[in-house]
Amino acid sequence: MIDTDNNQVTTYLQLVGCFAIEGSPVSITPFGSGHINDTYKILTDSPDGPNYMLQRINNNVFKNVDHLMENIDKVCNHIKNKLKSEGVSALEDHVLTPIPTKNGALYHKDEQDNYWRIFVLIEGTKTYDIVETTQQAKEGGRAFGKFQAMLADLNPLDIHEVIPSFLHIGSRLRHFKQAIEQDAAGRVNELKEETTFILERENKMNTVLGMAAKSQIPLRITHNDTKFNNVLLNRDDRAQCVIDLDTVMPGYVAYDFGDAIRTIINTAAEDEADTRKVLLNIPLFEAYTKGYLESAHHFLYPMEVTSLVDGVLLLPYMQMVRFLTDYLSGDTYYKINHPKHNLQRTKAQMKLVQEIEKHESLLRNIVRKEADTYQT
Ligand code: GN1
Ligand code: MG
Repeated sequence: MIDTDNNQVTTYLQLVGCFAIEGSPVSITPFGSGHINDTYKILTDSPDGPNYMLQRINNNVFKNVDHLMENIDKVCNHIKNKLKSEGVSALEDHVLTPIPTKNGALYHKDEQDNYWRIFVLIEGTKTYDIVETTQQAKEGGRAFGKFQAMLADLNPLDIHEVIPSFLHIGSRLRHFKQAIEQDAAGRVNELKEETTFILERENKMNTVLGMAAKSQIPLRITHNDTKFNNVLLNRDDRAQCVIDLDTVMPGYVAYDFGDAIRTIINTAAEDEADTRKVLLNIPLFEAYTKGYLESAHHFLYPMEVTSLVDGVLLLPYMQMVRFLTDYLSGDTYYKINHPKHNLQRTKAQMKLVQEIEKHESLLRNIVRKEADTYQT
Protein backbone atom coordinates (compact mmCIF):
# COMPACT_ATOMS: atom_id res chain seq x y z
CA MET A 1 0.00 0.00 0.00
CA ILE A 2 1.22 3.48 -0.72
CA ASP A 3 0.43 4.79 2.73
CA THR A 4 -0.80 3.49 6.03
CA ASP A 5 -3.26 6.39 5.94
CA ASN A 6 -6.50 4.72 4.90
CA ASN A 7 -8.02 7.99 3.74
CA GLN A 8 -5.27 8.45 1.21
CA VAL A 9 -5.61 4.92 -0.11
CA THR A 10 -9.36 5.45 -0.46
CA THR A 11 -8.73 8.65 -2.43
CA TYR A 12 -6.38 6.86 -4.82
CA LEU A 13 -8.79 3.97 -5.29
CA GLN A 14 -11.64 6.41 -6.04
CA LEU A 15 -9.41 8.10 -8.56
CA VAL A 16 -8.81 4.78 -10.32
CA GLY A 17 -12.57 4.31 -10.35
CA CYS A 18 -12.84 7.30 -12.75
CA PHE A 19 -11.21 5.15 -15.45
CA ALA A 20 -12.83 2.46 -17.60
CA ILE A 21 -10.93 -0.43 -16.01
CA GLU A 22 -12.06 -4.02 -15.64
CA GLY A 23 -12.96 -4.99 -12.06
CA SER A 24 -12.39 -2.86 -8.96
CA PRO A 25 -9.01 -1.73 -7.64
CA VAL A 26 -7.94 -3.49 -4.45
CA SER A 27 -4.38 -2.30 -3.86
CA ILE A 28 -1.95 0.40 -4.91
CA THR A 29 1.86 0.42 -4.50
CA PRO A 30 4.59 2.81 -5.75
CA PHE A 31 6.28 1.46 -8.87
CA GLY A 32 9.30 2.22 -11.11
CA SER A 33 12.22 4.61 -10.83
CA GLY A 34 11.40 7.54 -13.14
CA HIS A 35 12.74 11.01 -12.35
CA ILE A 36 9.66 12.90 -13.55
CA ASN A 37 6.22 11.28 -13.10
CA ASP A 38 4.88 9.37 -10.06
CA THR A 39 3.94 5.79 -10.91
CA TYR A 40 1.82 3.24 -9.01
CA LYS A 41 0.85 -0.35 -9.61
CA ILE A 42 -2.86 -1.09 -9.25
CA LEU A 43 -4.15 -4.61 -8.60
CA THR A 44 -7.80 -5.36 -9.21
CA ASP A 45 -10.25 -8.01 -8.01
CA SER A 46 -10.95 -9.21 -11.56
CA PRO A 47 -9.55 -12.75 -11.92
CA ASP A 48 -9.20 -12.60 -15.71
CA GLY A 49 -8.77 -8.87 -16.34
CA PRO A 50 -5.43 -7.04 -16.41
CA ASN A 51 -3.79 -5.06 -13.62
CA TYR A 52 -2.91 -1.41 -14.25
CA MET A 53 -0.29 1.29 -13.95
CA LEU A 54 -1.47 4.64 -12.59
CA GLN A 55 0.64 7.75 -13.21
CA ARG A 56 0.50 11.30 -11.98
CA ILE A 57 1.78 13.33 -14.91
CA ASN A 58 4.33 15.98 -13.96
CA ASN A 59 2.57 19.06 -15.22
CA ASN A 60 5.55 21.28 -14.45
CA VAL A 61 7.46 19.33 -17.12
CA PHE A 62 4.55 18.51 -19.46
CA LYS A 63 2.68 21.80 -19.67
CA ASN A 64 0.21 20.68 -22.33
CA VAL A 65 -1.27 17.39 -21.16
CA ASP A 66 -3.76 17.27 -24.06
CA HIS A 67 -0.89 17.31 -26.56
CA LEU A 68 1.07 14.80 -24.52
CA MET A 69 -1.77 12.29 -24.43
CA GLU A 70 -2.74 12.84 -28.07
CA ASN A 71 0.83 11.92 -29.05
CA ILE A 72 0.83 8.81 -26.89
CA ASP A 73 -2.54 7.66 -28.17
CA LYS A 74 -1.51 8.19 -31.80
CA VAL A 75 1.83 6.41 -31.40
CA CYS A 76 0.36 3.47 -29.46
CA ASN A 77 -2.40 2.98 -32.06
CA HIS A 78 0.07 3.19 -34.92
CA ILE A 79 2.34 0.59 -33.34
CA LYS A 80 -0.61 -1.63 -32.44
CA ASN A 81 -1.73 -1.66 -36.09
CA LYS A 82 1.80 -2.45 -37.26
CA LEU A 83 2.12 -5.36 -34.83
CA LYS A 84 -1.32 -6.65 -35.77
CA SER A 85 -0.36 -6.73 -39.43
CA GLU A 86 2.74 -8.73 -38.47
CA GLY A 87 0.45 -11.28 -36.82
CA VAL A 88 1.54 -10.51 -33.24
CA SER A 89 -1.01 -11.74 -30.71
CA ALA A 90 -1.61 -10.45 -27.14
CA LEU A 91 -0.94 -6.92 -28.40
CA GLU A 92 -1.33 -5.41 -24.93
CA ASP A 93 1.86 -7.24 -23.89
CA HIS A 94 3.86 -5.55 -26.68
CA VAL A 95 2.67 -1.95 -26.79
CA LEU A 96 1.37 0.40 -24.10
CA THR A 97 -2.43 0.57 -23.87
CA PRO A 98 -3.83 3.79 -22.38
CA ILE A 99 -7.18 3.33 -20.60
CA PRO A 100 -9.66 6.18 -21.10
CA THR A 101 -11.76 7.64 -18.29
CA LYS A 102 -15.40 6.69 -18.07
CA ASN A 103 -16.06 9.97 -19.93
CA GLY A 104 -13.80 8.89 -22.78
CA ALA A 105 -10.91 11.28 -21.96
CA LEU A 106 -7.28 10.17 -22.01
CA TYR A 107 -6.54 11.62 -18.56
CA HIS A 108 -8.35 12.72 -15.41
CA LYS A 109 -7.77 16.07 -13.72
CA ASP A 110 -8.53 16.00 -9.99
CA GLU A 111 -9.66 18.81 -7.68
CA GLN A 112 -6.05 19.69 -6.79
CA ASP A 113 -5.21 20.08 -10.50
CA ASN A 114 -3.22 16.85 -10.61
CA TYR A 115 -3.29 15.04 -13.95
CA TRP A 116 -3.69 11.25 -13.90
CA ARG A 117 -3.62 8.49 -16.51
CA ILE A 118 -3.76 4.71 -16.55
CA PHE A 119 -2.12 2.06 -18.72
CA VAL A 120 -2.56 -1.69 -18.77
CA LEU A 121 0.22 -3.20 -16.64
CA ILE A 122 2.53 -5.45 -18.65
CA GLU A 123 3.21 -8.34 -16.28
CA GLY A 124 6.11 -10.77 -16.02
CA THR A 125 8.75 -8.44 -17.49
CA LYS A 126 12.04 -7.01 -16.24
CA THR A 127 13.96 -3.76 -16.66
CA TYR A 128 17.66 -3.17 -16.04
CA ASP A 129 19.25 0.06 -14.80
CA ILE A 130 22.64 -1.49 -15.56
CA VAL A 131 22.91 -3.89 -18.49
CA GLU A 132 24.51 -7.20 -17.62
CA THR A 133 24.81 -9.24 -20.83
CA THR A 134 25.41 -8.72 -24.54
CA GLN A 135 22.12 -10.51 -25.19
CA GLN A 136 20.24 -7.81 -23.21
CA ALA A 137 22.10 -5.04 -25.03
CA LYS A 138 21.40 -6.55 -28.45
CA GLU A 139 17.71 -6.92 -27.60
CA GLY A 140 17.59 -3.26 -26.54
CA GLY A 141 19.08 -2.27 -29.89
CA ARG A 142 16.56 -4.38 -31.78
CA ALA A 143 13.69 -2.91 -29.76
CA PHE A 144 14.56 0.76 -30.24
CA GLY A 145 15.48 0.20 -33.91
CA LYS A 146 12.15 -1.47 -34.51
CA PHE A 147 10.36 1.27 -32.60
CA GLN A 148 11.79 3.90 -34.97
CA ALA A 149 11.11 1.70 -37.99
CA MET A 150 7.44 1.30 -37.05
CA LEU A 151 7.05 5.07 -36.75
CA ALA A 152 9.00 5.87 -39.92
CA ASP A 153 5.81 6.27 -41.98
CA LEU A 154 4.14 8.65 -39.52
CA ASN A 155 4.57 12.31 -40.41
CA PRO A 156 6.79 14.01 -37.77
CA LEU A 157 4.66 17.13 -38.21
CA ASP A 158 1.62 15.21 -36.93
CA ILE A 159 3.31 14.73 -33.56
CA HIS A 160 3.31 17.62 -31.07
CA GLU A 161 6.60 18.92 -29.77
CA VAL A 162 5.49 18.41 -26.15
CA ILE A 163 8.69 19.89 -24.70
CA PRO A 164 10.02 22.48 -27.15
CA SER A 165 13.70 22.04 -28.07
CA PHE A 166 13.89 19.05 -25.71
CA LEU A 167 17.18 17.67 -27.05
CA HIS A 168 18.41 20.82 -28.83
CA ILE A 169 21.89 21.31 -27.42
CA GLY A 170 21.99 25.03 -28.32
CA SER A 171 18.86 25.60 -26.29
CA ARG A 172 20.14 23.49 -23.38
CA LEU A 173 23.38 25.50 -23.29
CA ARG A 174 21.44 28.77 -23.35
CA HIS A 175 19.48 27.64 -20.30
CA PHE A 176 22.70 26.54 -18.64
CA LYS A 177 24.29 29.97 -19.15
CA GLN A 178 21.16 31.71 -17.85
CA ALA A 179 21.27 29.49 -14.76
CA ILE A 180 24.90 30.53 -14.19
CA GLU A 181 23.98 34.19 -14.48
CA GLN A 182 21.00 33.87 -12.16
CA ASP A 183 22.80 31.62 -9.68
CA ALA A 184 19.47 31.02 -7.94
CA ALA A 185 20.89 28.53 -5.43
CA GLY A 186 24.23 30.32 -4.85
CA ARG A 187 26.20 27.36 -6.19
CA VAL A 188 28.15 28.78 -9.14
CA ASN A 189 31.45 29.09 -7.28
CA GLU A 190 31.69 25.41 -6.41
CA LEU A 191 31.26 24.38 -10.06
CA LYS A 192 34.30 25.79 -11.90
CA GLU A 193 35.63 22.45 -13.15
CA GLU A 194 32.30 21.23 -14.48
CA THR A 195 31.44 24.59 -16.06
CA THR A 196 34.78 24.81 -17.86
CA PHE A 197 34.37 21.24 -19.09
CA ILE A 198 30.99 22.09 -20.61
CA LEU A 199 32.03 25.36 -22.23
CA GLU A 200 35.20 23.87 -23.78
CA ARG A 201 33.07 21.38 -25.71
CA GLU A 202 30.34 23.72 -26.88
CA ASN A 203 31.34 23.78 -30.56
CA LYS A 204 32.36 20.16 -30.80
CA MET A 205 28.91 19.04 -29.64
CA ASN A 206 27.17 20.76 -32.52
CA THR A 207 27.78 18.05 -35.12
CA VAL A 208 24.31 16.46 -35.16
CA LEU A 209 22.58 19.83 -35.50
CA GLY A 210 25.18 20.76 -38.12
CA MET A 211 24.30 17.70 -40.23
CA ALA A 212 20.61 18.52 -39.84
CA ALA A 213 21.17 22.14 -40.89
CA LYS A 214 22.82 20.87 -44.09
CA SER A 215 19.89 18.47 -44.65
CA GLN A 216 22.27 15.52 -44.41
CA ILE A 217 20.05 13.74 -41.88
CA PRO A 218 16.23 13.73 -41.82
CA LEU A 219 13.93 14.66 -38.98
CA ARG A 220 12.11 11.52 -37.83
CA ILE A 221 9.88 10.48 -34.99
CA THR A 222 12.14 9.37 -32.19
CA HIS A 223 11.61 8.18 -28.62
CA ASN A 224 13.97 10.70 -27.00
CA ASP A 225 14.26 8.88 -23.65
CA THR A 226 15.90 5.61 -24.65
CA LYS A 227 17.35 4.81 -21.24
CA PHE A 228 17.77 1.05 -21.20
CA ASN A 229 15.22 0.73 -18.40
CA ASN A 230 12.59 1.94 -20.85
CA VAL A 231 12.64 -1.46 -22.58
CA LEU A 232 10.70 -4.28 -20.94
CA LEU A 233 12.39 -7.66 -21.39
CA ASN A 234 10.65 -10.99 -20.89
CA ARG A 235 11.81 -13.88 -18.71
CA ASP A 236 14.24 -15.00 -21.42
CA ASP A 237 15.68 -11.49 -21.78
CA ARG A 238 13.97 -10.94 -25.13
CA ALA A 239 12.73 -7.38 -25.71
CA GLN A 240 8.98 -7.24 -25.33
CA CYS A 241 7.87 -3.61 -25.21
CA VAL A 242 9.25 -0.08 -25.38
CA ILE A 243 7.72 2.10 -22.65
CA ASP A 244 7.78 5.72 -21.41
CA LEU A 245 6.43 7.38 -24.54
CA ASP A 246 6.08 10.89 -23.08
CA THR A 247 8.92 12.35 -25.09
CA VAL A 248 8.15 10.73 -28.46
CA MET A 249 8.65 13.72 -30.72
CA PRO A 250 10.37 14.76 -33.91
CA GLY A 251 14.11 14.15 -33.52
CA TYR A 252 17.24 12.57 -35.01
CA VAL A 253 18.12 8.88 -34.75
CA ALA A 254 21.49 9.87 -33.24
CA TYR A 255 19.62 11.10 -30.15
CA ASP A 256 18.01 7.73 -29.47
CA PHE A 257 21.18 5.79 -30.21
CA GLY A 258 23.24 8.12 -28.01
CA ASP A 259 20.88 8.04 -25.05
CA ALA A 260 20.57 4.26 -25.12
CA ILE A 261 24.35 3.87 -25.27
CA ARG A 262 24.71 6.40 -22.42
CA THR A 263 22.98 3.93 -20.13
CA ILE A 264 24.30 0.70 -21.68
CA ILE A 265 28.00 1.35 -22.12
CA ASN A 266 28.42 2.70 -18.58
CA THR A 267 29.67 0.04 -16.13
CA ALA A 268 28.16 2.09 -13.27
CA ALA A 269 24.88 3.82 -12.47
CA GLU A 270 23.83 7.13 -14.02
CA ASP A 271 24.40 8.79 -10.63
CA GLU A 272 27.42 6.73 -9.45
CA ALA A 273 29.09 8.57 -6.54
CA ASP A 274 32.51 6.97 -7.13
CA THR A 275 33.39 8.20 -10.62
CA ARG A 276 36.31 5.73 -10.84
CA LYS A 277 33.66 3.09 -11.41
CA VAL A 278 32.35 4.87 -14.53
CA LEU A 279 34.08 2.93 -17.30
CA LEU A 280 33.02 1.64 -20.72
CA ASN A 281 31.77 -1.82 -21.52
CA ILE A 282 32.68 -2.04 -25.21
CA PRO A 283 31.17 -5.52 -25.88
CA LEU A 284 27.78 -4.12 -24.83
CA PHE A 285 28.23 -1.22 -27.27
CA GLU A 286 28.99 -3.67 -30.04
CA ALA A 287 25.97 -5.83 -29.17
CA TYR A 288 23.56 -2.86 -29.05
CA THR A 289 24.91 -1.60 -32.39
CA LYS A 290 24.36 -5.03 -33.97
CA GLY A 291 20.78 -5.25 -32.69
CA TYR A 292 19.98 -1.67 -33.65
CA LEU A 293 21.31 -1.93 -37.21
CA GLU A 294 19.57 -5.26 -37.67
CA SER A 295 16.23 -3.47 -37.12
CA ALA A 296 17.07 -0.08 -38.62
CA HIS A 297 19.59 -0.56 -41.47
CA HIS A 298 16.84 -0.72 -44.10
CA PHE A 299 15.62 2.83 -43.49
CA LEU A 300 18.77 4.67 -42.37
CA TYR A 301 20.69 7.01 -44.68
CA PRO A 302 24.51 6.64 -44.67
CA MET A 303 24.94 9.98 -42.92
CA GLU A 304 22.56 8.87 -40.17
CA VAL A 305 24.80 5.87 -39.56
CA THR A 306 27.77 8.26 -39.37
CA SER A 307 25.86 10.46 -36.92
CA LEU A 308 25.30 7.64 -34.40
CA VAL A 309 28.61 8.07 -32.58
CA ASP A 310 28.13 11.85 -32.59
CA GLY A 311 24.97 11.05 -30.61
CA VAL A 312 26.99 8.85 -28.27
CA LEU A 313 29.20 11.85 -27.41
CA LEU A 314 26.32 14.33 -27.35
CA LEU A 315 23.74 12.65 -25.11
CA PRO A 316 25.85 12.13 -21.95
CA TYR A 317 27.19 15.67 -22.44
CA MET A 318 23.65 17.03 -22.79
CA GLN A 319 22.55 15.04 -19.73
CA MET A 320 25.45 16.57 -17.80
CA VAL A 321 24.36 20.04 -18.91
CA ARG A 322 20.76 19.29 -17.87
CA PHE A 323 21.67 17.91 -14.42
CA LEU A 324 24.04 20.81 -13.74
CA THR A 325 21.48 23.39 -14.90
CA ASP A 326 19.00 21.87 -12.44
CA TYR A 327 21.58 21.92 -9.63
CA LEU A 328 22.35 25.58 -10.36
CA SER A 329 18.65 26.41 -10.38
CA GLY A 330 18.00 24.81 -6.99
CA ASP A 331 16.74 21.35 -8.10
CA THR A 332 13.38 22.24 -9.57
CA TYR A 333 13.17 19.66 -12.40
CA TYR A 334 14.47 16.19 -11.50
CA LYS A 335 13.43 14.29 -8.41
CA ILE A 336 16.42 14.09 -6.05
CA ASN A 337 17.23 11.72 -3.17
CA HIS A 338 19.67 14.06 -1.39
CA PRO A 339 20.77 17.72 -1.71
CA LYS A 340 23.81 17.04 -3.93
CA HIS A 341 22.15 14.40 -6.10
CA ASN A 342 22.13 16.51 -9.26
CA LEU A 343 25.81 17.37 -8.74
CA GLN A 344 26.65 13.69 -8.25
CA ARG A 345 24.77 12.87 -11.45
CA THR A 346 26.63 15.67 -13.24
CA LYS A 347 30.03 14.34 -12.20
CA ALA A 348 29.16 10.78 -13.23
CA GLN A 349 28.03 11.95 -16.69
CA MET A 350 31.17 14.09 -17.04
CA LYS A 351 33.35 11.05 -16.39
CA LEU A 352 31.33 9.14 -18.95
CA VAL A 353 31.92 11.84 -21.59
CA GLN A 354 35.67 11.68 -20.85
CA GLU A 355 35.70 7.90 -21.27
CA ILE A 356 33.74 8.07 -24.52
CA GLU A 357 36.05 10.75 -25.89
CA LYS A 358 39.05 8.47 -25.22
CA HIS A 359 37.43 5.64 -27.16
CA GLU A 360 35.75 7.60 -29.94
CA SER A 361 37.67 6.11 -32.86
CA LEU A 362 37.15 2.57 -31.55
CA LEU A 363 33.39 3.19 -31.35
CA ARG A 364 33.35 4.65 -34.87
CA ASN A 365 35.16 1.58 -36.21
CA ILE A 366 32.67 -0.76 -34.59
CA VAL A 367 29.69 1.06 -36.14
CA ARG A 368 31.36 1.21 -39.55
CA LYS A 369 32.26 -2.48 -39.49
CA GLU A 370 28.75 -3.47 -38.47
CA ALA A 371 27.12 -1.17 -41.05
CA ASP A 372 29.41 -2.62 -43.75
CA THR A 373 27.86 -6.04 -43.26
CA TYR A 374 24.67 -4.63 -44.83
CA GLN A 375 26.37 -3.28 -48.00
CA THR A 376 25.60 -5.36 -51.03
C1 GN1 B 1 14.05 11.72 -17.19
O1 GN1 B 1 11.39 10.18 -16.29
P1 GN1 B 1 12.64 9.49 -16.70
O2 GN1 B 1 13.47 9.16 -15.52
O3 GN1 B 1 12.37 8.33 -17.63
C2 GN1 B 1 14.08 12.73 -18.33
C3 GN1 B 1 15.00 12.22 -19.44
C4 GN1 B 1 16.38 12.02 -18.88
C5 GN1 B 1 16.32 11.06 -17.69
C6 GN1 B 1 17.66 10.92 -17.03
C7 GN1 B 1 10.90 14.30 -19.58
O4 GN1 B 1 13.49 10.53 -17.62
O5 GN1 B 1 15.04 13.16 -20.49
O6 GN1 B 1 17.23 11.52 -19.86
O7 GN1 B 1 15.37 11.51 -16.70
N1 GN1 B 1 12.74 12.95 -18.86
C8 GN1 B 1 12.29 14.19 -19.07
O8 GN1 B 1 17.68 9.78 -16.23
O9 GN1 B 1 12.96 15.19 -18.87
MG1 MG C 1 11.41 6.49 -17.79
